[in-house]
Amino acid sequence: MASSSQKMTGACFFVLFIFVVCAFTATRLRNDEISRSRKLKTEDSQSFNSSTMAIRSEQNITKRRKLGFLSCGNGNLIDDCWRCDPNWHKNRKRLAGCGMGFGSNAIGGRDGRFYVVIDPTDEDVINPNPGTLRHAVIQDEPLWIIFERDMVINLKQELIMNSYKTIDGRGANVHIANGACITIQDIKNVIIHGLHIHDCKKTGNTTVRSSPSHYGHRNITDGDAISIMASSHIWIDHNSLSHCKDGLVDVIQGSTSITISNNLFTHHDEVMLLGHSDSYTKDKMMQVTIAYNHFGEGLHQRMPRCRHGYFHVVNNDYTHWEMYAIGGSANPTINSQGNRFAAPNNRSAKEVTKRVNTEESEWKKWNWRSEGDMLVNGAFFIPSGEGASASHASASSLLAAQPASMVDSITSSAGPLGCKIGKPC
Ligand SMILES: *[C@@H]1O[C@H](CO)[C@@H](O)[C@H](O)[C@H]1NC(C)=O
Ligand SMILES: *[C@@H]1O[C@H](CO)[C@@H](O)[C@H](O)[C@H]1NC(C)=O
Ligand SMILES: *[C@@H]1O[C@H](CO)[C@@H](O)[C@H](O)[C@H]1NC(C)=O
Ligand SMILES: *[C@@H]1O[C@H](CO)[C@@H](O)[C@H](O)[C@H]1NC(C)=O
Ligand SMILES: CC(=O)N[C@H]1CO[C@H](CO)[C@@H](O)[C@@H]1O
Repeated sequence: MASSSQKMTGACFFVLFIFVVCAFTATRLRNDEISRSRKLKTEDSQSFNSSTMAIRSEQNITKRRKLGFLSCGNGNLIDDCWRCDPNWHKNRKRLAGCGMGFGSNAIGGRDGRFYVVIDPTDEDVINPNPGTLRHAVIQDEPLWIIFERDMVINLKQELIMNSYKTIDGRGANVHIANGACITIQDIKNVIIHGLHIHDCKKTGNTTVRSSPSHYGHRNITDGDAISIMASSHIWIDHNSLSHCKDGLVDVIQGSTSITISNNLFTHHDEVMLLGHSDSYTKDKMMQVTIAYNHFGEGLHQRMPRCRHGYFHVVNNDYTHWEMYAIGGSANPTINSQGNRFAAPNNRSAKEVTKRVNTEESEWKKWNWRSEGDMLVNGAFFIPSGEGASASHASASSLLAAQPASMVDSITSSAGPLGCKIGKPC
């Protein structure tokens, strides 16, 4: 007959045994999970080309969603390239390899040193003080420009940039506001990331420096947030743009190889002009990718308004327009893929597209295509130019459209990101 103390010892051993088995199983399970996640990482880092990209990344997302602890990819192929890195602030220049679309070769200041902006003032536009944004952007050497702290920069005159510059607002809350804004003219290789640009005004009719060796007279500006003229390899990513005197982004005078991605556009009438004028035929070579942007509250028209060139409009979220979303004149080629277009309630403004001042007999020949777009609240896209596939090839940048059902998650962090040091952005 077993004593009660022997029974208790037996029970204790039994409990201990169960505990050990549980702990062992738990460790095995965790190791399984880790090796699964390693495998996933290896698969993710395999190089993939544009034709397989969309399918692959969709598969990856499904997997990532299941492995909750790994999830930071949301189907945004540009962000997925760098945003999961908690050490983004030590690897800032990695961003330069993450561009996609026609502007994917914009390296900005990748090959230069860092320049830290410490002074938000703009006292002297001919001899700018070292430590100011103006002093940084006019230099001849490549520079990766970052900000010491949060700041509001009220520019007295347009900020005339020089080639090979990145303006990287990550880690600070940087506003360029209530004054002049950004001019990209006759240069190449610029990346602008993570700025709030708003309430831009007309300035000018004065002398402004554009490089260490040159300053000259500048006429009255239009009051655009970002004005791109005769420039190439430009990438505008994750900015918020609103409420300016003229356009939010204008691309004119033979500019090309441009990507405008992940931006948040709000409160503005004429949002984006791509192409100088109907008679400016140098814009026939223009290629612009408009991807992953959120066209939000308070917008009226021109998202974008195109002329002559080739425009790839991919996976954008259009939640507000008063008049129309995509328009143009002078035979532009428009390739609209995987966007979500939500029409306003106004019954006369349901059409996504607008051909400006052109007879139907003429615009019937223009190549405007909608593929996989999601049309909400009665929105409709009028395509034209069926069958002219050669021109569509020129309007297909290497950014494979994802299903429009993913636009919500892809654009959920459009605009500047709240990046904190030591954490993924
Ligand atoms: C992309 O990859 C697929 C599958 O690996 C291959 O069949 C195809 O030829 C590749 N396309 C290009 C343009 O490299
Ligand atoms: C430019 O400034 C000059 C003098 O500073 C003035 O006479 C001229 O009217 C101005 N031009 C415009 C277009 O405002
Ligand atoms: C300067 O701007 C004014 C006002 O926008 C315009 O009337 C004038 O033609 C411009 N001058 C030059 C030289 O471009
Ligand atoms: C509806 O849209 C049409 C066409 O853009 C415009 O003329 C009209 O003013 C709009 N109506 C309202 C109530 O906004
Ligand atoms: C390449 C790859 O990893 N494919 C997988 C992605 O996830 C889906 C859904 O779980 C699988 O069906 C694929 O085989």
